[in-house]
Amino acid sequence: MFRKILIANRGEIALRILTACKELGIRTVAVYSEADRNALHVRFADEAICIGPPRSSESYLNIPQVISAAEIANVDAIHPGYGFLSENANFAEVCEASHITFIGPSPESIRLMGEKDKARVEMAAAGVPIIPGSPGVVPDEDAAKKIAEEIGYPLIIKAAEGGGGRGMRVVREKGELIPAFQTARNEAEQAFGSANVYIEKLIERPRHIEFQVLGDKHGSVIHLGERECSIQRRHQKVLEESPSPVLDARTRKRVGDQVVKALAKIGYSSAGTVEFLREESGKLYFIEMNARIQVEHPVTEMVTGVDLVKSQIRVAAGEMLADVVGSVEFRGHAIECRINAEDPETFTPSAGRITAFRVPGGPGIRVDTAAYSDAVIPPYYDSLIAKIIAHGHDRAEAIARMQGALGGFVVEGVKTTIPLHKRILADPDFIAGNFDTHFLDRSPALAAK
Ligand code: MV4
Repeated sequence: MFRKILIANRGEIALRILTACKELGIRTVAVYSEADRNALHVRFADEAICIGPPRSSESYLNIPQVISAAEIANVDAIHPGYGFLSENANFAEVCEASHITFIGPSPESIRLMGEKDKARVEMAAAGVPIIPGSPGVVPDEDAAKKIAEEIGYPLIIKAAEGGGGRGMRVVREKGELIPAFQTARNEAEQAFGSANVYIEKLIERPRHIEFQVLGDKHGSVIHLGERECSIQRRHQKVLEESPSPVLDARTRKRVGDQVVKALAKIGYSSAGTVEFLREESGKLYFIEMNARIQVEHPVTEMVTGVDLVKSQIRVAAGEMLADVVGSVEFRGHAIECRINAEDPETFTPSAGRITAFRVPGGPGIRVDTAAYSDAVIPPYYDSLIAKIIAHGHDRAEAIARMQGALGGFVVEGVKTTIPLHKRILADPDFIAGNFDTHFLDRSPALAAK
C-alpha cells in the first residue's frame, strides 16, 4: 500500500480523497493555488504545498508544478480527483515516468476514451450497442453526404475530441448538412485543437443513464449499477439518482454484463463511467466513457456500500478487486443534489464570502462539501459548493429525505441552486420519474430563478 499520496485537486473532492487516505493510514499532501490558502483541504492534509497563482492553468493544471510538489514531498502516488488533470493521458504518463503511481486508468485507456470516435468503435467491437453512425471520423464532405444518406435525418455531428456537450451540431435536413459539417469542424479545431468529427443518428428526448465500473490491474472488472443523470442544464448535471426510475433488473444485468465484458477486453482499471443514451423505445446506446471518478459517485456509494475512492486507491496499489469489493448488492435508492454557488439569472458563478453555513443531517443524509461559514468562494473554479446525497428504502423516501435536507440547509452570502432543487423535487413529472435530458429546458418555471 502507498505511504503517501498527493491530492491534485481542491474543494469537496480533495476532502473526500483525504478521508479515504486517512482510513487507509496513508499520509496526505495537499497542493493549492494562492486563492486557496485558507481552504479546508490545505488545513486537513498532513502537508500542503502552494503550486501557483489562482488561475487553474497556472496551478491545478500546471503539470511541472504538480510533479515538482510530488517529488519534493516524496509521494508514491497522485490522486487527480475529477476535472483538472484527471483525464490527461500525458499527465498520467509523466507520473509513471517519475515513478509515481497515477491513481486512475492507464494512459492508453485515458487516451482511447478521450477519442470518442475510437471509443465508440472499440465498444461496438466488444458487443456494446452504439448509435448508428459513421465508422469513425468523417474525413470530408463526400463522406458526410454518404453517411447521412445511409442513416437518414435528423443526425448529430460531434467533435471526436470534444465532450461535455461542446462541439455538437444537430442537422435536421439535407440542405443543412454541409454548412453544419464545416462549422462543426471549425469549432472543433478552435475548441479542441482537432477538427475531427463523427456523425450519429440523433436520438430525440433521450435519457442519460451511466454505468459505474471498477477494474483492477489483474484483468477483473465489475459494474456497480447505473445512475440516472438526465436532470441537467446546459450540459451541467444538476441532480443524479440511482437506480434509474426506468431501468428494469433484466436490462441492468444485460447492459451491465456488456459493459464489464468490453472493459475487461480493453484492460480497463480504476473507476470509470460508461455513458448511455436511452431512447424512448427503451433501448440503450453507448455514447462515451469517463475515465475518472465522477462528481456524482456518492449516489452509487450509497446504494452499494462500496467506497469508490478507497477502492481506486487499493486497486492502484495492485490489490485484487475480489479483495477490495466483495459481492455487491443494491440497497434502496439514492439522490444527489448539486448545490452550486450560482447567480440564478445568469447561471454565472456567484463568488464571494459565505456568511452563514448550516449543513443538514439525519437518517440517510450525506453532505460532501469543503465550504464553511466565512469561507470565500473564489471566482476561478467551478461553482459546486456542496453535494447533498439522500438515501432511502425506496425513491419516495429518498425524495422526502432530500426535501427535508434542502429545507434544513442554510447558505448565506452567495446565491445557490437550493431553490431550483426544491422546485424539481416538487415537480409531478419528476416525482413520477417521467423526464428526459430536456426536462429543465422545457420547464422555464423550474429552471428560472
Ligand atoms: C446525443 C444526443 C442525441 N443523439 N447523441 C450531449 C453531451 C454528450 N456527452 C452527448 N450528448 C448528446 N448526444 C445523439 N446521437 C443528445 C445529447 C445531449 C445530451 C446527452 C446527455 C445529457 C444531456 C444532453 C443534453 C443535450 C443533448
